[in-house]
Amino acid sequence: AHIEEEFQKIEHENGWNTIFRKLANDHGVRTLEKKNDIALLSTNRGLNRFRDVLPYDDTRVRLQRGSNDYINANYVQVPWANRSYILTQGPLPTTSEHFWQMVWEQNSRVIIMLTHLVEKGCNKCWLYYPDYENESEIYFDEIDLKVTFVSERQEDHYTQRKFELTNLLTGETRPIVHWSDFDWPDHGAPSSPEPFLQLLCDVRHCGAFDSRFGAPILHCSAGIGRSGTFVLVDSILKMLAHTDNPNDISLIEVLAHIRTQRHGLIQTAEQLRFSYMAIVAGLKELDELEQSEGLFNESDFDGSTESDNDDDSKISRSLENINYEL
Ligand code: PTR
Ligand code: PTR
Repeated sequence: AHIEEEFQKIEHENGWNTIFRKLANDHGVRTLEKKNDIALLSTNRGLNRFRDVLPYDDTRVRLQRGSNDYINANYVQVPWANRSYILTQGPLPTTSEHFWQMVWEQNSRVIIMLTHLVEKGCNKCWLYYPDYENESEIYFDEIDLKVTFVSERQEDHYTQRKFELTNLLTGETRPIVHWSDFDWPDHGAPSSPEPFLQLLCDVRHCGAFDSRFGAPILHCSAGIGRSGTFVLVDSILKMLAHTDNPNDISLIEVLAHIRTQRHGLIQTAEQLRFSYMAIVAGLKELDELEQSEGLFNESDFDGSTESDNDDDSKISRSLENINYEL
């Protein structure tokens, strides 16, 4: 495929830095007119994890309830792949509540966390979910939501947790699937494409892109480098699976397009190189990746779903087990 040839050529010429810089220069033109005034309002400045990573006004996600609609999050859409995502910063202690409010209001069912809480001694993200070690449920009284830990599955390269998100006003409960603990330093790349493709496969399999629900929520620390890489790889692989003219697909064009929706997607030449590598590797298992794509399991989790129990080699636990242990 031409993407593989392109990869080999850039690799051979050692051209990653040049291409990455060119992308920032040439395509930066498209974002010159973009504004992020709302993020800079005095009431909102403190709600940003980084003062240099702000959401564009026109694509920002607005909170619906309460007096301030601001959260550092954008819709990112790739129409050619028929994909929508929500990208956001790793929640802060002061914005965890806004984060869950967004999950509820956007009707999202999956959260993909591509950062650790702490990396090299630095805080990258607040513990905004009940990980069971610390808490089994978290109440957000201001917004009348409760998040409850349901179960956890430890895979080789990541953890998958299930939560229940409850609207305390109506009693309505929604299942939420959450991925975390994937090794990927900020501004860097995963060690190889394979673990990443396993994660992607699992995310697709769980129905992250089921159109009956809101867009999946992706975050890392700033919500641009690692999350942007994920979006590019997923959407290009999706496009490649559905086109008769793969040569017409330009990775750089798609990247330039998504960069008009959230600032700085893909932060380094290394992440751009990794995107190519993951797409080239993903092309070899394109059918598998396509077939893995499933519907979201709507039924409430009871902590003992089949997929959790059918493999004894996986560490799996549920609230029932926990109560039993106590
Ligand atoms: N921890 C963030 C930071 O300092 O980067 C939070 C923050 C961001 C706090 C912006 C205040 C901010 O506003 P100002 O730029 O006015 O200090
Ligand atoms: N000012 C920060 C920096 O450049 O280090 C902002 C930042 C932090 C940007 C992390 C991107 C980061 O990576 P990611 O989006 O993958 O969390």
